[in-house]
Amino acid sequence: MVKQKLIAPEGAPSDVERIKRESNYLRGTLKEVMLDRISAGIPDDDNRLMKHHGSYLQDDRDLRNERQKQKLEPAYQFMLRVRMPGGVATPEQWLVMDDLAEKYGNGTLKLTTRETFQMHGILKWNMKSTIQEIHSALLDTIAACGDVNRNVMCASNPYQSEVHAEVYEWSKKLSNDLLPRTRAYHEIWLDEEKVAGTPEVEEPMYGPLYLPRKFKIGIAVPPSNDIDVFSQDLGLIAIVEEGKLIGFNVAIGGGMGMTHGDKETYPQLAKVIGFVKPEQIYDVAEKVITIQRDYGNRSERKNARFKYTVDRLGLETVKEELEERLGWSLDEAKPYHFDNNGDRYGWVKGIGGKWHLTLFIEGGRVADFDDYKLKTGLREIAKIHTGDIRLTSNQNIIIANVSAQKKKKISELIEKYGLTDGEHISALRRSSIACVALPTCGLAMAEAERYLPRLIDKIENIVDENGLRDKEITIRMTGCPNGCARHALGEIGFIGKAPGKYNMYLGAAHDGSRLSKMYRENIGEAEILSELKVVLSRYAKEREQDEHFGDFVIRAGIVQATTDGTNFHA
Ligand code: SRM
Ligand code: SF4
Repeated sequence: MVKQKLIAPEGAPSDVERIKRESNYLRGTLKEVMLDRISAGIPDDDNRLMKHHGSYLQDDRDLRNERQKQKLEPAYQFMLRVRMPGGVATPEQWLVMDDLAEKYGNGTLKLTTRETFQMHGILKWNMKSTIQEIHSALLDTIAACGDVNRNVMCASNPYQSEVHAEVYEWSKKLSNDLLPRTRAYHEIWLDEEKVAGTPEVEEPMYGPLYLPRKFKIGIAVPPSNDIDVFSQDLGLIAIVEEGKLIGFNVAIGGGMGMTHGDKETYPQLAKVIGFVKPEQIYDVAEKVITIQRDYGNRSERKNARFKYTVDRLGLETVKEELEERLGWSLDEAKPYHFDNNGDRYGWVKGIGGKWHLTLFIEGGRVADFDDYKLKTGLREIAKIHTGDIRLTSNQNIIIANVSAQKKKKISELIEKYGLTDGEHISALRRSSIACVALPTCGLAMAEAERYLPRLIDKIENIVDENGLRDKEITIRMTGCPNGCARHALGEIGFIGKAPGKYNMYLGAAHDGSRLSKMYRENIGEAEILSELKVVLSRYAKEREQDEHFGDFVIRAGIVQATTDGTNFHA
């Protein structure tokens, strides 16, 4: 059989391609513009490059109109995202982030859906100090955003300790080895001198244009699919036999983003193409990335993610190309089973006598609220904790590797500050995630993080009326269709359409293996609640034993199953 000739889509390169090309490997004029004191902002071209350094310029949208009226420039501030593979932080690192949020940010930390910290509200003049202090804590923000491989996620809860520890090491290795090689970050933020006369750095894997779009890798350890492995550009499923990690099933071409009203854009699930041994995953990741580098769409950013490259070229063709680049073939995929994509709350005992406690952090926002001193409580825990703190992809945290002696002390602090391991809240709330949205996200069309908790207060009444308080139904809300809270994998999903208005989706699988389907378009709170009243009461009465809500709505004919991203809009 003659191999299909692969070609990248035609069309003039997008403006971001020009910016990268002219940037001298992600430097642009960032060093100079960050020193400029006339504006708190930076030019757009530099802001595009800034993403590759883990940050970008935002403005506080709550203040936009008022400032416009006063003829002031927008309330510019930077968001900063840490690269922290597998979401594992030491207690010392936690304390540094806590302190930086107070000193330079808006006082809060956002735990993201990709297991890391985000800070908001950093002024331009404080950016360098913030990054330097993060660096001193042995963390960085390199490639946390931008057209490169992002923070590599891995299963969070180390209850099967040995395998998790090994998988975590792989996530760290992938994250480190796939970093851009340019010294731009070190020169701009860490004052590394550029040695005169040295040849310009080369990016052996990325090349001078980097990737057409962001690229994401995550590693799941069945039966937990907490990281939503099928939403990744490259998903790896750990295969464990007799307690030992023997390798990974490889899944390619997932992603959540889409644009309202544009059917050429859609969420898609990654598909499993084979099995590789642990020591082969770096090569696989590198070659997959170079395929996307060479054949991804550099003209239309809306269609530039790897999922579209895979769908355009065909899964088999991409697999063949991968095997040709590797010089060897993938083995047949091994059987695996996921049972959910949520977190496992409360204390669990791992091997070696260590304990792990998963705490629920609503919307991933770590702050001190009037009646709930969450940030202080976590700080007090970090001060005495000697294990690690893991950020989960469901925006929660795990106080991990706690000795039997420390467990009592930590439990006392949990009690003192009223921190919750999910026990006294509804299973619906425990299974919720919401993206940042307003006021910081420039792309938000509606609220998410600030609104979902209030909406859940009301849905809980329906849940209680129907005896469903302990039923885990995943619920996810995003302020726009970009899908930062992986809305299309929530059994109940909401995508912001306009202030107070959402598209409502149902029917994703509880284990993250099926996308949802639109149920109602552009509805407000009253309609959301009346629709949920009907479907949840039917679920309470008509469900089969152990049937998940996402499966029920399909069996009951409430929505059709989405069998592939390409029929998400059908
Ligand atoms: Fe995201 C853009 C926040 C996870 C898909 N995302 C953004 C930006 C940077 C807005 C922008 O570009 O102007 C948001 C910053 C808002 C703010 O004020 O902080 C933002 N994304 C987030 C976070 C913080 C949401 C959260 O509440 O946790 C998550 C940070 C993850 C991290 O630590 O790296 C976050 N974003 C995701 C995910 C989930 C995931 O990766 O598992 C997705 C869907 C998966 C995917 O990538 O397909 C996601 N974000 C997007 C997209 C759509 C990309 C696309 O394919 O079309 C955008 C927009 C873009 O890239 O143009 C975006
Ligand atoms: Fe912003 Fe949209 Fe992402 Fe929410 S989903 S953080 S609104 S880009």
